[in-house]
Amino acid sequence: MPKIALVTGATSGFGKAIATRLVRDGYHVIATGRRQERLDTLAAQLGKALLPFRLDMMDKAAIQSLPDALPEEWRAIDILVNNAGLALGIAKAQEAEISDWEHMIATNVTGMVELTRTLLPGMVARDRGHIVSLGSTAGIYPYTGGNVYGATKAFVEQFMRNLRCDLLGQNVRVTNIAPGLCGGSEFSQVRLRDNAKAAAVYEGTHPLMPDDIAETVSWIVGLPPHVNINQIEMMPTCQAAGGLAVAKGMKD
Ligand code: NDP
Ligand code: 8X3
Repeated sequence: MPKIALVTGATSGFGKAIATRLVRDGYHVIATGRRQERLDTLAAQLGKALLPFRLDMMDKAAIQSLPDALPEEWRAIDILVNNAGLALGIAKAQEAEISDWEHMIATNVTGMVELTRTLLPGMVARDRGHIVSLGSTAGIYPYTGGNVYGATKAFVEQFMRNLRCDLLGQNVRVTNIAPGLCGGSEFSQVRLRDNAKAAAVYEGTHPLMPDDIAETVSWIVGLPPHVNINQIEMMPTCQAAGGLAVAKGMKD
């Protein structure tokens, strides 16, 4: 029987590439997101190995009822890819919109936690499973305007590390992937709400691309079952962490 993977945020960017790659690797994939027409297009491209399933990560009731809402033969999920997420805004904390912060926390933290909690008991009962989450270098290295987005990704990293402790002795694996600059997705358009500014983020760079993330996921989940990759931090060669900053000439 092919293994079953559920990929959140499969309508765009990383999630679409991961869902596509896992189908090509021989998995059966439940592809979720809010934009139903994109899920349907993906299903038309990939055939019966992909099940499109509309799921809003801010809808707690829909997340909790997901296992019962799936067709019977799709319920024993082996791999959960917690990919759906977003950054909203790049303003300094003292100027940022609180509604943007609430939206990021609701999606990147609360929705991710609730879906993980919903699917984890089945994995534990079957003594088989893998949770792969998309953190970010923003959860490791601070930068101006990263404030709550980076904090949500630090949450993802620590939640994955803590899950490893709770799952010690079980054949349920847990991995955090923390990518840096990555193009080919809608991330910056969503964050900056301006297509020209979003394009400028990648000008003159050779960023990671969604297929690089999909390749990484494919490798992580395809390793022998006793091998757990705890964390992967990945950046393009055009990027490095910036180091500490000093403000000179400040008033006492
Ligand atoms: P995209 O904007 O291209 O994709 C985001 C996906 O998340 C979409 O499929 C979107 O689907 C889904 N999503 C957002 N909100 C919700 C919601 N409320 N319910 C369900 N689905 C939702 O971005 P990326 O592919 O670049 O990002 C994927 C993940 O990787 C995110 O968690 C992001 O934080 C992380 N990441 C991105 C990096 C980058 O530089 N691009 C680097 C490091 C991490 P829909 O709108 O249809 O619901
Ligand atoms: C996305 C990477 O540096 O834009 O998580 O925050 S960054």
